[in-house]
Amino acid sequence: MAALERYDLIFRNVRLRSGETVDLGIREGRFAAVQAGLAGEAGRVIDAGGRLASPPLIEPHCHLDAVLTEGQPRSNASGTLLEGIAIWAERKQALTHDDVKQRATEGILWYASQGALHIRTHVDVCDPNLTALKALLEVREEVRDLVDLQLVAFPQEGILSYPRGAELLEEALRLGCDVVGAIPHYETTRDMGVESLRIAFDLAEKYDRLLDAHCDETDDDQSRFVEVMAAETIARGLQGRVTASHTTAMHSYNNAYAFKLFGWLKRADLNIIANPPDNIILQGRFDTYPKRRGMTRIKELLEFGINVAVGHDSVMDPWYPLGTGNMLHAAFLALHIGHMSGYDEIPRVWDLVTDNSARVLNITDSYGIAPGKPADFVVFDAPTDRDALRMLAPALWCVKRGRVVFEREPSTVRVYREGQEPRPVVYLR
Ligand code: 17E
Ligand code: FE2
Repeated sequence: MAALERYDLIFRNVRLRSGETVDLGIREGRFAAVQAGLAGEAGRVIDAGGRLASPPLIEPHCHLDAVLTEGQPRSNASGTLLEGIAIWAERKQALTHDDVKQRATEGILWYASQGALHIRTHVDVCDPNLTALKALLEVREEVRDLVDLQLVAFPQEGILSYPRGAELLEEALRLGCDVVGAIPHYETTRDMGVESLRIAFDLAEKYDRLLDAHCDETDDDQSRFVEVMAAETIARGLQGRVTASHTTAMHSYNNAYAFKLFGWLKRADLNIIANPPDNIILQGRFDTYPKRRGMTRIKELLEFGINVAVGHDSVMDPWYPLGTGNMLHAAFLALHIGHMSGYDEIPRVWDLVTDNSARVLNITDSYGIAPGKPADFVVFDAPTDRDALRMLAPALWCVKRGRVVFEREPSTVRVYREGQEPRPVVYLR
């Protein structure tokens, strides 16, 4: 009889998103076999019991320099974006290298332990010392065993409205940021907003980087910078490499304009990132009743064929006081706020925190459960993506490049009924 094929690690009985139940054979950090009834042996064999194995969750938009600073030096009383920026500007004065490294690393552990093994973080570069950036450049290397981290050079207080903003942005790229950021709606004037985008696009071309701008994060229906991003993307042939984050003003655009805009977003192959946790709290703050949700048009953009992803944005910072870095929370909110509760829409919500984000991060070649790809995946305590979203199911095993990096004991609730044997309560039908 032929010797059994040897693997480093085997996961048996995982259910893929397609519904197929298979075994995963992993060797040298990659999927070597993805098939039912795999004949093989390994140093460690884990039986997943028919649970969902998904490509890792992705956090495509967060702010790890500000993570875990809620209440420092004070909480956000108005709940607005602008008060958040003002509080952060104060907290920024007190940043130290170790402070940023410690909080960012803790935040990454929170995200990764709940299944997010790829993270894109914005880093505020409106700081003459670039303290946060220098810290996060080190963190990016130190956490490589757990997550792939992308850094966006993010000019929180403006490229043109902050002293030497453009120079600091360029210096951040020279130091090794992966992505160019911008914040046109925060610049002093409309013209400065347009010009700031041109500067960001010039830098993206000069340094051959992706671009991801905070764009139109306001309830002002006159904030129309995403059309400028589409035009610049097309003019420079950067289709697929550019992302507009937040775009909450799109919620308030009239439908005639929104429809015209969609055509240009599609031609530009622009990615859109919605951030439900922050924006459901930050937006609508100047309304009485009815209050706008201020969420970009996730469902309609998807139906139009535009790539949309979902980010968490903040975990306990001046903009959002809650959160644990669980990307399923963000997806769950997107489902509700975006009216994506239809039977076939729920798996599309899973895409928002997996495949669609992989397109944003430009990592589709190395992302997914298939022979030859890096063995990155997460087994959730649920049989399907639909159930995992419904139950906000915990991640039982997170695997990065073929290594189990987090393992969780599922908790059990027992019910004690009169005259009956105790039994566990299971949230499955
Ligand atoms: N900065 C910003 O401009 N917008 C946000 N939502 C956060 C930081 C969290
Ligand atoms: Fe953001």
